[in-house]
Amino acid sequence: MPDITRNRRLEQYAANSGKRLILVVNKADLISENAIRSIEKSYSGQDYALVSSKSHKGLSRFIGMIKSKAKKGRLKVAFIGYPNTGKSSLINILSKGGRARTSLESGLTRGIQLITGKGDLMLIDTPGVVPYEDREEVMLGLTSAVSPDKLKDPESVAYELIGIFKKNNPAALEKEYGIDAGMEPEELLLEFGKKKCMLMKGGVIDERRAAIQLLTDWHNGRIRV
Ligand SMILES: Nc1nc2c(ncn2[C@@H]2O[C@H](COP(=O)(O)OP(=O)(O)O)[C@@H](O)[C@H]2O)c(=O)[nH]1
Ligand SMILES: [Mg+2]
Repeated sequence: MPDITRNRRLEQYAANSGKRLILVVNKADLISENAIRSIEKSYSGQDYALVSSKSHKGLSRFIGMIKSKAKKGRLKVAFIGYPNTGKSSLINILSKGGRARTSLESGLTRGIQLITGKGDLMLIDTPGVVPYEDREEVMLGLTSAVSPDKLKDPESVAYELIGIFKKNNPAALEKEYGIDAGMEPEELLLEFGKKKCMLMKGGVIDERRAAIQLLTDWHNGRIRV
């Protein structure tokens, strides 16, 4: 979801301050070949790198881009973006000893951290930032900027996710969970909870737990659009 996790205001601010920008789209390992092609198409002609800190896809090209943007001497590179997009993970790959702490939970990196990178790199890790006007729980939950268990209303985010799957790839839900994607999102989430045996006292399906699990599967790439 590169478009909805871009902080355009910050990009503008950096550009106005004379910083050179590279748009990094991480977690390429989580998306289908089709989605990769569509990102390549929509970003072609821009300074962007499609990478994965997990599979190391695109990393040497990315490092080449950083170097080509440099003037002389020591290069300071700040990683800025939404929480949980993999800023610290990328820094660890580019750093000498893997010093940036990473976490499955959003909001681990607190202050700004300076890390010595390989070669002439100086890396700056930052806490994730979301523009104030984008603080909308559904979007933050879908993009993993907020961990599923920290959402106020994970069910609503799960319904939205189910809607996305129904529209783009219903077969993924059928294949992964054996659930008929023709159902309404509310029904489908209940069915998911039932299949996962997420029951509360009295045999009532624990919808909150079901929603959190479904969102976690999505963030981990277990189901893909
Ligand atoms: N599948 C996948 N997961 C990643 C990738 N990069 C980071 N992650 C995971 O995403 C979560 C957040 O990573 P982190 O580096 O702490 O993100 P930050 O909040 O932007 O610093 C962690 O669970 C990482 O293991 C990637 O390229 N692919
Ligand atoms: Mg971090």
